[in-house]
Amino acid sequence: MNLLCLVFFMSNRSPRESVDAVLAATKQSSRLYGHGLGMIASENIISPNVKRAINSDLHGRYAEGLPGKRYYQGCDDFDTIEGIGIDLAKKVFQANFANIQSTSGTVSNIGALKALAKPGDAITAVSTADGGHISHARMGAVGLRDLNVSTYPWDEERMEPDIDGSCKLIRDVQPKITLVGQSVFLFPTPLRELADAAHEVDSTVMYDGAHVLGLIAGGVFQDPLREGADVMTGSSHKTFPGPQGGFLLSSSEDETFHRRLNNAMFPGVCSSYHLHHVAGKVVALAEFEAFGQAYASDIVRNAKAFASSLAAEGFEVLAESRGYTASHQVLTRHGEIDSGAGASAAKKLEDAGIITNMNMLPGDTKAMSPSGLRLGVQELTRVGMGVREMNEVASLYARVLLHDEDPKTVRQDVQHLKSDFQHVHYCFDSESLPAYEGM
Ligand code: DSN
Repeated sequence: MNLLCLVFFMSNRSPRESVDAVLAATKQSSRLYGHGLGMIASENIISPNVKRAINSDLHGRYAEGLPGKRYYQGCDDFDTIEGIGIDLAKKVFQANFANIQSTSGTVSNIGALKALAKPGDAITAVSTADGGHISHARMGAVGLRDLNVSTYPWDEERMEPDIDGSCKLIRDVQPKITLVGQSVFLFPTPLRELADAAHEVDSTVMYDGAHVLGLIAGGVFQDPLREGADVMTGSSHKTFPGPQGGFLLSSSEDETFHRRLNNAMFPGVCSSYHLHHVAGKVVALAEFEAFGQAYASDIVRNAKAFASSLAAEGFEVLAESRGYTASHQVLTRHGEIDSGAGASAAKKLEDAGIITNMNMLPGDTKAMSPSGLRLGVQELTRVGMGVREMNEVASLYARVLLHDEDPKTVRQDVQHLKSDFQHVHYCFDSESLPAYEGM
């Protein structure tokens, strides 16, 4: 459809029709994931009680400031919610400081960069080609804060920053912020070594745990706040299974530093901070306290099983020498570097009802035609799938991508498999709402 047709088509819809179209597309999207396999590593589903909190009157309210110190009246009940949330976040992440206002992982990063550096300062980070997040780059939040970024040398075999080269870089550049963590995150960062180098040159260590926050809180990945990170940021909706939003956490006991971090969130980067999502986040924290350890260890067990099954089917799975993964993610290569094989694999899988994303892998230089896929098992784990289902999913991948079976035929088996996994696990009142339906 060309642009002119698109504009005509769009303007031709009445307001009523637009409402109906949105509601129908919302339902259709729930159906896509309800019948299919959601395997995008940055996504998850929310529990019935998180849904209830999100669907509350709080969605339209304001509460600028902190509990007990507000700019608006009417906040007493929300003060209770945010107060419980701050306490729970400190407990779940074993942090001395927690701010739960951030509306996303990127917003947490913008806030941290604001608190920790001035325009023109230096920062070190993982490059986006090696799996760093866009907010760690000049094109994203780092550029918005006008920081000069130098990227770590990358160890492709171990899929982590090269330790000696990165420590040398930190000592040479003496960055204001030593930023670590990625969006392609298979193994724990060698944090103690990098943090030692950073602290020698008075650099603040910032760990972006967006992808692995649930694994960290569940005690199955690494423990950044005790391995040298001064500040940890992250999303509340990936392996930490809450609503969309973010966290800003710190190991520091310094109250002046806490004030700086709080001020960076408000008035720094948020005015309204989506109170309904904060309420949902607090419910998710409480549920994580009860069920999170089991969830986190089941995710990692499933990711390892899925990776091994894919390799046994004949796929090229990265990081074989390290057991493929220690997180929720698995990386597969589907053709030559920069060939776009990852893009076509993702499309075929979508036709079979398996939702993934193409991803650059070591050697790839083109974000839109990479050779690989990044796969996450956190959502399948959350609906109760285990090792047996991981083997089954790997064989569905093989039918589509290795044996050229018609994706539409495979889709029927995807739907059949998924029909037994329709409720969120690792939460209270699991059966009270189906996972993929509205409220
Ligand atoms: N772009 C997201 C991811 O998929 O990793 C993080 O913001």
